[in-house]
Amino acid sequence: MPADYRFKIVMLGDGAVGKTALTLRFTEDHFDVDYKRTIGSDFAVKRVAVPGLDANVTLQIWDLAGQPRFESVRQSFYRGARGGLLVYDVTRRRTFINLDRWIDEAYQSMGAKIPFVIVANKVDLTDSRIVMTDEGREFAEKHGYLYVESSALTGENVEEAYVALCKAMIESSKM
Ligand code: G3D
Ligand code: MG
Repeated sequence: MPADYRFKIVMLGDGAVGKTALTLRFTEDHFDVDYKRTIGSDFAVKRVAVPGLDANVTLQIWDLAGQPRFESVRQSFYRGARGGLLVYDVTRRRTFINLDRWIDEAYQSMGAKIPFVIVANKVDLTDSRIVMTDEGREFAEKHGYLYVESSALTGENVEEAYVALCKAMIESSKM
């Protein structure tokens, strides 16, 4: 019998990097369908079979519409989170530089380290890409996180990003 897990995860990263688009692509397999209204600051739920680990994971994916304005919102957003996707936009360097802030904020809010997957999103925009693979991968390795390059537009590596996080969370729950 496969093991059953239930994890809350958080989508982190600057505005417009694609957090909501990735979540929608993963949970409903489409892009750009009134998603700002449908997801907003709520959470989405998705069941995932994790290949190789004989496990089923129910993911509760929390996504915020922009920066939480109030401390109480921020606290409930992070409370109980077991992992996160840390997303940047490969066409905007600032969103890559700000990853450190998101890591700090998550740590401040939770007082503990949780697994993250670094997600370099919008790789379909090859002509306007500024942050290249080596830099992203080096950053992830420095922090001990996994690294995935994705496009919510084409669907490339979107499921892989969430599944990689599931594996990391299962591993860390066994320690
Ligand atoms: P956020 O939730 O992180 O704030 P969104 O970001 O998911 O709202 O995405 C911000 C904008 O980037 C949206 O465009 C969205 O369509 C676009 N986007 C998200 N992911 C990708 C991707 O992988 N490739 C490309 N080309 N665009 C992407 P709009 O025009 O609605 O602002
Ligand atoms: Mg959003």
